[in-house]
Amino acid sequence: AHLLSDFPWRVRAQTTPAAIALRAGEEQLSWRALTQRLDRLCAGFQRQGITTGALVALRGKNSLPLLLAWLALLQAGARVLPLNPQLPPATLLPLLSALNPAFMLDLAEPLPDDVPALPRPLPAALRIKYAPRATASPVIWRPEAIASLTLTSGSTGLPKAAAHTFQALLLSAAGVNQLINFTAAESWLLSLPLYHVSGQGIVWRWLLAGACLALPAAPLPQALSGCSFASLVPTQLWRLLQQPQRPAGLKAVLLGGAAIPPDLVARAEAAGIGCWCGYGLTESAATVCGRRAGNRFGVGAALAGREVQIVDGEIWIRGATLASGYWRDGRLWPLTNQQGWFATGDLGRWHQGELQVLGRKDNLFFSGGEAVQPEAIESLLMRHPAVTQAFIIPQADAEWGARPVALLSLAADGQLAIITAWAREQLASFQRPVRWLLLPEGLAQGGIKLSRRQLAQWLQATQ
Ligand code: 4YB
Repeated sequence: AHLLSDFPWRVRAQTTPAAIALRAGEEQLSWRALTQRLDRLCAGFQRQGITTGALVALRGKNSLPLLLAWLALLQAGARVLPLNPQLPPATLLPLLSALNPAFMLDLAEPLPDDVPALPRPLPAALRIKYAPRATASPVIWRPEAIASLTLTSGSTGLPKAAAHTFQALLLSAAGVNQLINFTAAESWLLSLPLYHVSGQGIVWRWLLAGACLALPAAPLPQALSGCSFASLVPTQLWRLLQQPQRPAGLKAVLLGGAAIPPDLVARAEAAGIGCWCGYGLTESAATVCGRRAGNRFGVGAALAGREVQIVDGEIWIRGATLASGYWRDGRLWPLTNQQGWFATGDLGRWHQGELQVLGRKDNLFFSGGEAVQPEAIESLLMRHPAVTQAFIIPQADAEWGARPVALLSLAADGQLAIITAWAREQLASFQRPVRWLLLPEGLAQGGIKLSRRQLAQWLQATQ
């Protein structure tokens, strides 16, 4: 059974035409107005040659034009490949060669033009052009079609492009909406980038519920006011809690993307912000497990439509929200193993009916023969009230093979010496960091997730 019989905005333009669909600063769009805009924009894309199945790269930061272009491209039958505008040419160019989009709509700063080895053939440049009125080209809703290709944040090699159907994206949204009771009466802040599953998850939940989507017109703390829901990575919540004021109207935040420290949740709850914990990945179209946060370390059980099992300590998932495959060289490549499951690369265990995520398999390293799981040390460090971010990075060592180094972000009153003394007592000798460093500002702020590879490179450069 399909969740919808047409593109979600077209359904809403019929059922609740006057309800507010979107808010972006001063601008508000009803479902009727949104649908009219999308019809004209879709026609504009069709005139530029977009047909069913066309692969279109969409490069830019979150904005109203980017969101409208995305939806209109879907309506025109295109498959959308959103690109982080910060991807360096050394990653972007081989990606474009492997994925070979026919078109590119670039809403970001242009790439430097001295970049060598541009892919051939270049994707044709697409532009935002509204046709005077919707054309007669029929719009066909095909829930089994691939809607988007989303890049994974793989730790090695080129990112992979997970291909999701409309149906998978909507089923993913349905499980979350059911969990947190997200309905047409609510609004969700687009608080994470659309080139990441966490941002896309917001869009599909909004569309499925027929709720209101708010595009931030101000820094996060102000933007949250007047929204009832938001998705945040833990560092965003830390920053929010450092503000003197609580956002008015905010009912709940969905947390995810990294280990969620129970102390962070407790502080947010004490400040009146309801917290939900989620665990998910690009391949699963965001949230797989979730629960109302409590004072414990766990991400709940599988949501409707997902299954989770643990095999040799690794989290395996399956279900209708999984990507149909990875897109590369003009075809889909399977992402499931011979047993039909997707092996996530995350280590986990069950505890009282809840999944606990213990870290990534490939982050494990050995120090003097002892296995060191960086995330285990990090979650201990995060228990100190002054620590707002913690990373354990292996540093090559002639005698031990590798030894842990700690990179921390601290609250304003945090003192490194106090924290190191506190932590030493609680860690086994092989877990004790041999160096303690503050995360440089430039790195600490970047993107939604810090790359361990980048941190390791920075660390090496500081030796
Ligand atoms: C975790 C983790 C956890 C992911 N504990 N490690 O809508 C949402 O679900 C959402 C809400 C707020 C913020 C983020 C999200 C996401 O979608 C996150 C999805 C994501 O991060 N995808 S990813 O492909 O970029 O990374 C996946 C990896 O992130 C996982 O394989 C885990 O290693 C890690 N992760 N949630 C511990 N609760």
